[in-house]
This record gives sequence, C-alpha cells and structure tokens, in this order.
Amino acid sequence: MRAQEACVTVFFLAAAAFAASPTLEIKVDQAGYLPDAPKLAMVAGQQPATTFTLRRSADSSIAMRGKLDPQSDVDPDTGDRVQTADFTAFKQRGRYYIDVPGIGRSWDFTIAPDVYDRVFYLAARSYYGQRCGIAVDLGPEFPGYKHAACHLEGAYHATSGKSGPAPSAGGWHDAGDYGRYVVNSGVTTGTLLWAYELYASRIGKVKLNLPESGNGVPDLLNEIRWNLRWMLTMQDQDGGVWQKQTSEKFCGFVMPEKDKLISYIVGTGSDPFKSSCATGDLAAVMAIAGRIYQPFDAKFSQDCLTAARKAFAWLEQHPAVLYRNPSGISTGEYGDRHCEDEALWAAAELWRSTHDERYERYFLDHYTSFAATINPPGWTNVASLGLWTYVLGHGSDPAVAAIRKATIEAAGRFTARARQNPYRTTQTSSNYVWGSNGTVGNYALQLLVANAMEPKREYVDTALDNLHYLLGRNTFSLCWVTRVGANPFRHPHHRPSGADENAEPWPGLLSGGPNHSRQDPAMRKLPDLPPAKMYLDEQESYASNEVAINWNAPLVFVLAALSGGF
Ligand code: G3I
Ligand code: 9MR
Ligand code: ZN
Repeated sequence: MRAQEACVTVFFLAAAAFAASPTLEIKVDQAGYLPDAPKLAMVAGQQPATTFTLRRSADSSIAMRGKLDPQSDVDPDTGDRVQTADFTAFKQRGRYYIDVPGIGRSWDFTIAPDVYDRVFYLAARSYYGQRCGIAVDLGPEFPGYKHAACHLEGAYHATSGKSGPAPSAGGWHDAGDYGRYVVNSGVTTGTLLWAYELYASRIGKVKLNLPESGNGVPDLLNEIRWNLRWMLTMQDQDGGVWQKQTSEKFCGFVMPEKDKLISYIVGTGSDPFKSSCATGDLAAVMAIAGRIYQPFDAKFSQDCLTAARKAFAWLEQHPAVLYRNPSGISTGEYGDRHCEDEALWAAAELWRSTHDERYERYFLDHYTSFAATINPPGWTNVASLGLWTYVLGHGSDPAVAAIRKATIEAAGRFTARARQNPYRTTQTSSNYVWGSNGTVGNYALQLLVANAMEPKREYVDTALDNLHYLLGRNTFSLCWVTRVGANPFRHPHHRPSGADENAEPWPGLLSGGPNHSRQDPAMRKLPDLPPAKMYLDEQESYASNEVAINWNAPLVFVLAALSGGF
C-alpha cells in the first residue's frame, strides 16, 4: 500500500473510531430538538472547553460553529461544572451531533418538528404493556414482548369487609409490580385524560396499535378506559372505594401470568373498610371521564358520572378514612394522610362536568387554603388539578383570579429557577426523592397549564428543558425512557422486563430517577453522592429505577403538548 493510501486509510479509520465513541461529558436530548425552540447541549468536562461545532451525522460536515459559555460553579446537585453549547440559531431538519475539541462528541440526535412523536407513541402505548387481565403482545415492532392473560380471578380480602370471589381482570399493573392501586390510578388517569382534553387536536388521532384501534374512539381514550373500567369495580354499593387490588405480598420477578398469588381487593380492615382518598380520586377521574367519553361512549360516560356522584356523596360522609396497610399486607400502600385535596379535585371536576351548583359551592368553600402556593400534582396532593380545572372550566371570580395569579407566580418562580440551574431544570435539591423524574414531568405539566391560562413562550421552553433532562441532558447523559435515544437506561425494576427472554426492557417506560435517600438495598451500597447522582441503572434499585404509571403520565402530557412541534 502506498504511503498516501495508508494516510487516507488511517484518517478514515480514526474518523470512524472517533465517530463511534460519544462521550458522557456532552449531554444532549437524545430524541432531539424542535426547530423553533431553544437548543442547548450541556458540557461537563474535567477541564473547561471554549468552542463547539454542530456537525451533520451523515458526513461530520460542520453545520454551525459556536462558543461555549464559561464553566458554572460546582453544581451542588450533581458535583458537575457545566458549560452550555447554544445552537438555537440552527433550525434545519436532520441528524446531528455536537463536537467539542478536547472533550469529544455527543450522541446523534434529530432536529425536526415531529421529533417527540415517536416518544409520545412509546410512552402512551406503554400503558397497553401494563394491562392486567388480558393477553398483551406489543406486536411485530417489538417481537417477543408479550404475556398471557393474568390475574383473571380475584377475591375480597377480609380487610375489605366482604368475602368471596371478586372481579379482577382489568386495569394497569401499577409499576414494576403487578398491584393495582386506586390512589395512583387516580392521579394517573386524571393526568392522561387532561392530556387528551387539552391536546386532542395534536394527539387525538394518534394510533397506538391497541386491540381496540379503529373502533371510532381515540386510542388514548381506548387505553385509559381499560383502567377506568377496573376502577369502577373497586367501588362498593355505598359509593365508597376500596384502596387497592393486590396480592398480600409482592410476588417474585415472574411474568404476570405466572403470579399465582391471590389478587385481593384490600380495604382498611375496619368499618367503613373503604378509604377517603381512593374515593375522592375515583370521584374526580370519573367526573372527567363523564365529559370526555360522552361523544364516544355515552353509556360509559353516564356510568362514570353516576359513579362520581356516588363516590362524592360517600366522601362527604367519610372525609377522613385514611389507609395504612393492615397487618398481613405488605404490597404498596399509597397511604396518603390528607384527603381534603382529593375532595377538592372531585368537587371541581364534578362541577365542570355537571354544572351542578352543589359541587361549585363545596369548591368555593374549600379552595382558598390550597390557592396560596400551587405546586405540581402528585399522588399525595392533587389539589392543583382541582384548582386548575375550575379555571379551565371557566369558573367564577374571585376564585379564578386568585388561582390564575398563584399559578402564574409559581410558573415565574420555576422558570427563574431553571435559568439558574446548570442543567436548566426546575428541580430543587430536595426534589430528588423517590420518583423524582415524575416530579420533573409534573413541573413541566404545571408550566404547560400556566401556558394554557396565559400563553408565554418561556413556560413552554422551560417545560422543554425538563423534557430534555429526562431524555438525556442530565449528569448521567442517560435517556430515562426505555428504548429511546442512543444511550437509554436498560435495567428498570419492572417484572416483565426482568422476567422475559428479551435482552432489552419493555419500551416507553420512564425511570423513577435519582433519590437522595438510600431506600433499597442496592442504593445502600452507594457512597455519599450529591442528590442528583443518587441513581442506579440496576433492576434491584426499586427506589431509584422502578417505572410507574403515575410517572409516565406527566411525560405523556408534555409529549402530547409538544406533538407535531410548538
Ligand atoms: O417528600 C419526602 C421528602 O420531603 C423527604 O425528604 C424524603 C426523605 O426520603 O421523603 C419524601 O417522601 C418520599 C415519597 O415517596 C415522595 O413521593 C418517601 O420517602 C418515599 O418513601 C415515598 O416512596 C413511595 C414508595 O412507593 C414507597 O412507599 C413513592 O412515592 C411511590 O411512588 C412508591 O410507589 C410504589 C408502590 O407503592 C408500589 N408499586 C411501585 C410504586 C413505585 O415504586
Ligand atoms: O417490586 C416491589 C416494588 O414494586 C416496590 O416499589 C418496592 C417497595 O415497596 O418493593 C419491591 O418489592 C421488593 C420488596 O419490597 C422487598 N423484597 C424484594 C422485592 C422485589 O424487589
Ligand atoms: Zn395482571
């Protein structure tokens, strides 16, 4: 081989090797960026760098040159010193990567208006993968991701106040376990129904390849109805709602159809046996369902409204029946200690769906203590959903004015905080708890609700910043949604992913994320790290790496809002 040929060969080999080894030190949204939105990559090198180039993935040609800003001070949440590479000015669709001399190159990513559409599809369709009581098969795009029908028979546990066989088939497995929990189903289905109600024009026609696809009902509503129908079976004749349907203890890491433990409807263990928070959550989501399903399934819509009214009536009689796992029960608890927020949410949604003055009266008599400071919703506190639905449903002043003001004030705090955060997230150091990635999603949800009330580009841009964090622009340079991006997390605490024959996890699932408390044996092996570093991509780490229906819900909400571009 002549010297010149040898040089050319060496050059291309080096280029190929260079192109093949992205560095963790350059953090990008591994799905990509919307053309008209701000576009930042984060660089956390051992040493500061000064310039970067945006390069086309196809041939490494330079699309844009830029300068990095100076390194931040040490970020207390990660221990990183971060620089930003701002390529906002570049808007051409395509596949690109960031190259930083002296640091390396990023993974490839896309710039396009539909860049989040596939992520929406996977995250929304993940609920089909969580279905209980039916054979599930993700089909030819994910061959082998399937399970036989599971938990087809149930029984009333003594703690429910009833005995004998109980309905079981239906609903979604909550998370990495096969339990089904009304409290968590409440905030989850409420958030998903809101995603449809606010963004049907963007995602109402998206086909999720469900067994029901093509039946004239929007697929997201087809999927949510699967869980709502199960929730209805958890309501007693008197309108009260039992807490959960689970085995007495967690089963092993087996496929769902191999879980032969009895699937019990579990109550509080003493009269009235149902719980106030579960009942309030069911009342709220059935009220929402009553208005949303009306054009598609009038009978189901009516059944939901009837259930909502009965549940609220029970709740007015039993406002504070709290749930704790009774002795002998060690599955998830969702032991919410306050149910006034569920009652507020239920009253507001019932008013919005029925315009029945008695519900508005309850709302106006109880909202003020929740309206001073409005934080993102979660399974322990759904008051914000009640407040916002009263505004979005065009309630009356002064309540509407007060809630709008508090919502806009909160949004202003969140955007200001994100601008100061080296990773541009809205997180506070104390937000890194069990399910922190769900909190990131719920901050983004709150910003998008604020935008619905008072459109402001920075609300959307900061919601996007939180999405970028979840999709790879974080200290780990890890995409926290399974099967998305070039470097996704791979070992969720998720029984089907751990028990099946597939090498990769089930798709579209969001990891719970960093948790500053060492709340599982795997995490207890971690050294003392900054809070946002307290994470393990290990199946054993349920306190940092489980997946859950309530964490995926705000992700679906945000992706719905951005579907097709913004
Ligand atoms: O908010 C406090 C914070 O102020 C405090 O500093 C911190 C100290 O650790 O605790 C924070 O509360 C944590 C709470 O999650 C935050 O939502 C609790 O420690 C933590 O124990 C609690 O964990 C819950 C976990 O179950 C254990 O109960 C998660 O929220 C909840 O999502 C999770 O739910 C489980 C179901 O029970 C079973 N199915 C799987 C699902 C997901 O792991
Ligand atoms: O798999 C369970 C997960 O869904 C729960 O969030 C977690 C905390 O309640 O518990 C997991 O189950 C573990 C149990 O708590 C301890 N023995 C091992 C179980 C599987 O990791
Ligand atoms: Zn099941």
